[in-house]
Amino acid sequence: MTEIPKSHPRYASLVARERVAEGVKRGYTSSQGLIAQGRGECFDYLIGERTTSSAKSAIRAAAAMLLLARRPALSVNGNVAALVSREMAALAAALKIPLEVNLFHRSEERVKKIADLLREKGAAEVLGERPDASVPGLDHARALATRGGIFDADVVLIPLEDGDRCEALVAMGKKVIAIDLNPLSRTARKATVSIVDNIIRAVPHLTDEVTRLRSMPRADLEKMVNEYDNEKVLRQAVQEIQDHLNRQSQQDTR
Ligand code: PTJ
Repeated sequence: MTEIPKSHPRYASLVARERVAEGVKRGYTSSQGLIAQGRGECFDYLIGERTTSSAKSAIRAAAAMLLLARRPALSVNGNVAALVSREMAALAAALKIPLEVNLFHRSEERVKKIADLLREKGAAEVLGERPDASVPGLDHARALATRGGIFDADVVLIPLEDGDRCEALVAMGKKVIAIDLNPLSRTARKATVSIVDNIIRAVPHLTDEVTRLRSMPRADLEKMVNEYDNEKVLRQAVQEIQDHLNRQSQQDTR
């Protein structure tokens, strides 16, 4: 990987870019993943590269939803593996559930590489190498899922997902938690809870919330989930971008 000086003002963003490029070189991230990362970088710049207050409320609701779930599932694709494989393994450990590799541009070789990487980073159980079911309404290999994992889950976390799959999972009656920096994406609009934040910041934060809320009474968690309003949170996310841009342009004209 290219050596990036810690003093560089865009250090975190450049390191993330290097990790995705490394994922492509090692064959676990798709080349399309580079484009997805570029799109994400752009939105991260617009929100000010910080976890906004709307994202914090979405993360809290997501943690409560995962803790209340009968059978939660966590999906991992090539970009997620490149950026947060260790952190996803930690989230799975906190919830005592497996991770599941689920790819848009599926190849068996890439699934295996990602599963191996996740195991190397501490994941106790990884599903997805032997899918035995299909998500209705999706064509080709991207529909593949595992019974006992995403296929039977009542709550699914889908970071950096495409809108079709999000919609198809919602149509199966699942509650879907998205992590997507674009508050206008179809995924963010269709999900039950949309975390508009960089996955690098969002996943450790989500694990902390799961740990913090774990001892809370079920009724309190249910209240948290029932009071959560995703449309309102997405409107707030767009407003936070506007406010950030206004502050930036005022600084520029000073
Ligand atoms: O590994 P595969 O084959 O499953 O493919 C994965 C990608 C991400 C290439 C595939 O799912 C894809 O093409 O995704 P999209 O449709 O480009 O959507 C990715 C979304 O994630 C976009 O809305 C981006 O803004 C957002 N995004 C990109 N990087 C990040 C992000 N959101 C949070 N954190 C990021 N680091």
